[in-house]
Amino acid sequence: MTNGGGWTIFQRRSHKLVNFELDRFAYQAGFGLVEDDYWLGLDNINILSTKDPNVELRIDLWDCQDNAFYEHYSKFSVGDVASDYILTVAGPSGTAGDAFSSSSNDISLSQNGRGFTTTAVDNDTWAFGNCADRMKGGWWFSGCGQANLNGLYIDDCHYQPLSPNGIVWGTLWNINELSAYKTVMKLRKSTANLPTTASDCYDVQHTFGNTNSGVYSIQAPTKNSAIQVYCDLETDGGGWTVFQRRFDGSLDFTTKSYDQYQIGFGEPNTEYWLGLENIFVLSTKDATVQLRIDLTDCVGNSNYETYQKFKIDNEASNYALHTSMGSGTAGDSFNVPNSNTQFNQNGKGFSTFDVDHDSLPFDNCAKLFSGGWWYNACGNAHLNSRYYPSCVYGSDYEDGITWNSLRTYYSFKTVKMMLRKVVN
Ligand SMILES: [Ca+2]
Ligand SMILES: [Ca+2]
Repeated sequence: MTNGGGWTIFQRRSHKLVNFELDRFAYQAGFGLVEDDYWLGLDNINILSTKDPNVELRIDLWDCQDNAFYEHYSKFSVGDVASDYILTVAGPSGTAGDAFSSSSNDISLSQNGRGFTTTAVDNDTWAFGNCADRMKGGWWFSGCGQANLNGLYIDDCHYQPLSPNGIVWGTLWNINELSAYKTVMKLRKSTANLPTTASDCYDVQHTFGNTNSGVYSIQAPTKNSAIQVYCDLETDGGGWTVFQRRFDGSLDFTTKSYDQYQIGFGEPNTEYWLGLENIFVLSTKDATVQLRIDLTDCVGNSNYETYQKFKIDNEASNYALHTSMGSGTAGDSFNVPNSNTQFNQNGKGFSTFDVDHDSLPFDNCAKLFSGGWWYNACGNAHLNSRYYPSCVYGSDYEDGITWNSLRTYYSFKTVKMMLRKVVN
């Protein structure tokens, strides 16, 4: 089972007995044997790659020394016959490289966005001939590009000094030298919903029209790629980017270092912490960002607190927490009356067991209460502490999921922290 399973294989090459140098009709309808080398057919690939909102592609490649490589695309579709079965891929990652794109700056060589070319049906961009004739197999040729996994099968993977008409993937191997020993192309419904260029879950909902809570891809706040986040698109109008989520204790928050709290840990479809760097960008890229915290107890009561303004500082300022006064049913455990300023966490930097930014002399609140947080000395809230399934502390300290304005000496069963930009 590869990477979670659920894949539908639509192309396989492993020997030369199944001929791939075939016409458009064959490529449309499919050929070969499903348990052997085969091509599923463009009409089937079109349906399978478009019936769900988002489908991913994985290409596995082996060389003649049995070295394995792969490339994964977070988005893949093949259009219908009217579009000439146009190829769309996005979000490449892996060890083989993205050979659908161009190796040079010449965009005309990119195969992404090209129709399918076969012998006698020329949808390529090569003005002087047909790439399917030149490269010996139907494919989404440009002019002609550097990928063709439907080319001639070459037993020893080495070309004679001829044109590149083998099974080529130009980001991995020189297309004039090496042909693949084995290939598999497969697709599946994405475990994330839509890969988007959304900057946050508000955009996932309002720009891209999604209405169901779940895992979505957004533009990573801190780098030029996509990340997956859990979007709550239902609570109080939706649009919430969840940056902390705990509900079964499957993820340990207590042993994570400052570095780990910076970059994040866990998985958005289960328990996770999105990371201080991401939270910093998401909470500061817009003029006004709200925070909402949801808590449930062990008998199923739910409470929440909303902050109309929320942001955290950057690394140089220790990711200090800033909120307005809270409102809701859980009470405001960040902001406390003046008489208890040592408990006030608003304005405090983030501390972990290995980095102490708290106001407690001679000791570290993150050690005492087991988890990274915006401690003062130490305070009424810490939602990243130990998980107690029965909600009862097993320690003299309140080292569980603590929100004292709602209930003291109690570790909450579930907690969710999420933010949302305010759009006027
Ligand atoms: Ca042509
Ligand atoms: Ca301290």
